[in-house]
Amino acid sequence: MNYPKFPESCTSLLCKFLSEDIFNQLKDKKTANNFTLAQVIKSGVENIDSGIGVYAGDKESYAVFAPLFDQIIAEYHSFTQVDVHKSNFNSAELNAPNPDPEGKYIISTRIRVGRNVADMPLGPAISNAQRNQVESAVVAAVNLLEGDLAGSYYPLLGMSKVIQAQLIRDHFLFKEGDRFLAAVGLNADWPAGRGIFHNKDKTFLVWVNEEDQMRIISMQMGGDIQTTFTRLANAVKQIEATVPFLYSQRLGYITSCPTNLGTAMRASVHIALPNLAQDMDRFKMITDQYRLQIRGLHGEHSESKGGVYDISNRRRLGITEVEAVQGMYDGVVALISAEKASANR
Ligand code: ADP
Ligand code: DAR
Repeated sequence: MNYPKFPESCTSLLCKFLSEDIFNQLKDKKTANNFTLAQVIKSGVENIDSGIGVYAGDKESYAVFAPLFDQIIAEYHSFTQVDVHKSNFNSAELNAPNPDPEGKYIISTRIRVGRNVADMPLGPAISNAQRNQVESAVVAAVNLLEGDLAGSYYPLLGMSKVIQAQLIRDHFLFKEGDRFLAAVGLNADWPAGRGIFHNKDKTFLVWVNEEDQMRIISMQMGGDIQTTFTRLANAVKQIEATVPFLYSQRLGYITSCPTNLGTAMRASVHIALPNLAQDMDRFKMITDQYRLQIRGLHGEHSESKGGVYDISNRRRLGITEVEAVQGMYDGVVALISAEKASANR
């Protein structure tokens, strides 16, 4: 493999940090799962419009290719090589009374974590047989859930296209054919081993074998962030009692994309900010101040519509689960205040 020639237009963290020296230092290395530098960078080489551009094939990737990953992790999470991740999923420590009890702004709340199974490769390096083992292990765990978490598992294999499309349209199911994931093999053998578990009300869901082996999701209409977080905390604790999660003392929960390391948590609201949206400089000043990410109505790589945005925490590593949700909450309170002020101008 030769050193990739990135165009001037490339703004990914891969382009920024893969120097020729680091390339030559890492190009012949591989992990115990035979995951190579070529695989780590493949998505970003093939998708020049990537934001990040790299994926790990296993926990060991973060050590073997540390000269590249550590720079990307430091830039994205403000997390240095001497920092150590700490977890705190105690929802009682969250201070988040509903910031929009009249439902004028917040349409819905969703908090998700990514998780992968201990002692398994990550999605980019997993075999079809191992992926099916993961599916079986996760389904066995979620089938033990009781009360408001109890539900059913729906494999993608054999799912009607009409039902699949409706679940995606309604924000419950992952999309298909993501080119960034496809480039690194995360869509291999699709749809085998993939599926979704959800309870009757679709307020608790688990994606199986998409970008990570689990995306454990709590979501509901409105702005009751506290209830959404508490439901997720309870569910994660119960699932982890059956399926051990891939974890690192330094990097927290291990995920295929370095942006999801640590808590692997994205806490988001769909929120209507039509007036503030007329002043995007002010909008982005607030999201930058609270380290929030703006996504579109159908999540990553989608557009907002009608002044409605997906607002979530950007950092996931080097902060606890409580801090991630509190940070999102505090930012949403500031955005609602700015929306009210914009409406009165
Ligand atoms: P992830 O959040 O798992 O990283 P995406 O950004 O692609 O992945 O979002 C996945 C799905 O979740 C999308 O359909 C998106 O619209 C939906 N979603 C995200 N946040 C919310 C929310 N607060 N309310 C309703 N749906 C949401
Ligand atoms: N699309 C890839 C990954 C960015 C972070 N989002 C994840 N992991 N879903 C990119 O490099 O833009």
